[in-house]
Amino acid sequence: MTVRDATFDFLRRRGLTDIFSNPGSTEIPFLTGLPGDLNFVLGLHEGSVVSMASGYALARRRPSFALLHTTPGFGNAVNAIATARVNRTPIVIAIGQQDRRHIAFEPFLAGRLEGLAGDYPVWSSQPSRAQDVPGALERAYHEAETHRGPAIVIVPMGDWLEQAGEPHEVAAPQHVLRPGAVDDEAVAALAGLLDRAKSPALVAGARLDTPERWAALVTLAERLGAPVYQEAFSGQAGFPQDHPQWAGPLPFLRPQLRETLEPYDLVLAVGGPVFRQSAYDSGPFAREGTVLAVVSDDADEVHRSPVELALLAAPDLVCLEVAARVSQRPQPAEPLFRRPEPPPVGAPLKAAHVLQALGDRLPADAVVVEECPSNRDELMLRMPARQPLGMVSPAMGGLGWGLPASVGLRMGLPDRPVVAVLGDGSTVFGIQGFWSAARYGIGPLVVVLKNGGYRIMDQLAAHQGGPPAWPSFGAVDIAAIAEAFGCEARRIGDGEALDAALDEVVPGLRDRTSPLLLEVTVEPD
Ligand SMILES: Cc1ncc(C[n+]2csc(CCOP(=O)(O)OP(=O)(O)O)c2C)c(N)n1
Ligand SMILES: [Mg+2]
Repeated sequence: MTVRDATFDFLRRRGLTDIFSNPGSTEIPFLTGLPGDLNFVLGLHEGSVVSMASGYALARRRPSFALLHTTPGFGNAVNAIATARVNRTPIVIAIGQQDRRHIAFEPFLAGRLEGLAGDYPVWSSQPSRAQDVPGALERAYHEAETHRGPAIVIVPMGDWLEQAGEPHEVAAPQHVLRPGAVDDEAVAALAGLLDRAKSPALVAGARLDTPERWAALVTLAERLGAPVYQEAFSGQAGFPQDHPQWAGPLPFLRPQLRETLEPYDLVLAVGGPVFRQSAYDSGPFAREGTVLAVVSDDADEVHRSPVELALLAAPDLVCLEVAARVSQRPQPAEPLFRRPEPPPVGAPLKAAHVLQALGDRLPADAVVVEECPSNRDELMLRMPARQPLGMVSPAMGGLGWGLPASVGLRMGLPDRPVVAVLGDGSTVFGIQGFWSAARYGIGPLVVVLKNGGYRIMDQLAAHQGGPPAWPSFGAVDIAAIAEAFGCEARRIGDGEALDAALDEVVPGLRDRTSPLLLEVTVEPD
């Protein structure tokens, strides 16, 4: 048995038989004559490869597998790797390297790979011997799961055909159980804090985006009768946004944040940090006298939160235990969040029309991938997430993730409609995603808000008090590019055509086996 054979066994055992990749010569020994039960998925750029793998991991809630080509492939993937880290997406990434037998001579394609992605990977390793490669991959699987992020193994190309080691040489456990016990003292401390508060509020973080965690926060929220906000710039939703206690997303600037939190004497963030903001503003997150607390199983989030009490524990268990211990309070008399009124009918078509039209029509289990910077806030208000994975977005802000991630999400969730809502600029960063979707018969609906440029950047420049240095690019014909990659595309320029297209397409989203682009020309906001 070779190292390659042992790796195939590892991939099968861990359910990693879909290999997201863009290959180079350092991957040839591994990939040539790939067994038929392993499914190779080609992305035409490594940003797309890792973003597809991210979507697939999020969809299946377990690690996915990507294979990248030494420095060129790894380098191209760094943005997507960083995004996977910030979105806490588990991916095992194998990276090809030149053959160790002559690497001292720095041959063609020898990569200076260590550190190329900084400390974004949650773990990385270059095994000391070829025989340690399968064990390193197995460990990377556990590291990716435990630390929720990309774990990297560098594999010199000659290693694949070496003889494998004995099973007892694999330095990784067969099973890792992660029991989530919460102790009584911790629960009592938090329950006491909540019971003493006159007007508590909850903040749902992205780490809550699983069915169990949504349900646990609902239980606690209903016990407390408290409003639930979503953390600002959240990559995923942590609470049903059609629940009567849903209070809306938190502002991403401190003055507005302080204003929003003004009525509360205790704010408990669950499954997210205190607090995620955008541009810097001075002053504290909340007014004097408001106690801040956090519960998360993400140590980084917990350790940087300026709170009175932090619980580093499984947030769903904490919520359930605390809910059982605090006093029942009355529910709010009416829903706390009012969806904005539909925008006025008629020309010109604006992004708000498109988001409202989508929000009105999409079924509750739709997976919405957001990557439309100047319309992100509007999307959150008009397209509420009603089920886990109802909203996903690149939490670090790195563009080019949305289109390929929607392909991976739809691959992993063949029963749920997947809709990517993308800015025109964002689409171009990951444009090759159209090819993979078409080639592999994956059917996300991709709605591009074509406002002709980097609108958010234009707005920021205007706020700074000057003209932008960059041009607009309204002439870029994204529909034509998508068609050239084999994806069906339609151009839409008015509200009637938009409604007609959505009425036709939305009911069939669940069964789509090919991607569809709707390129909607909108007036810039
Ligand atoms: C890979 C990458 N490069 C550059 C940026 C900086 N950036 C942030 S928003 C933006 C423009 C986005 O344009 P578009 O997708 O058309 O959205 P709009 O602002 O028009 O809504 C850019 C270039 C980024 N976030 N990611
Ligand atoms: Mg734009």
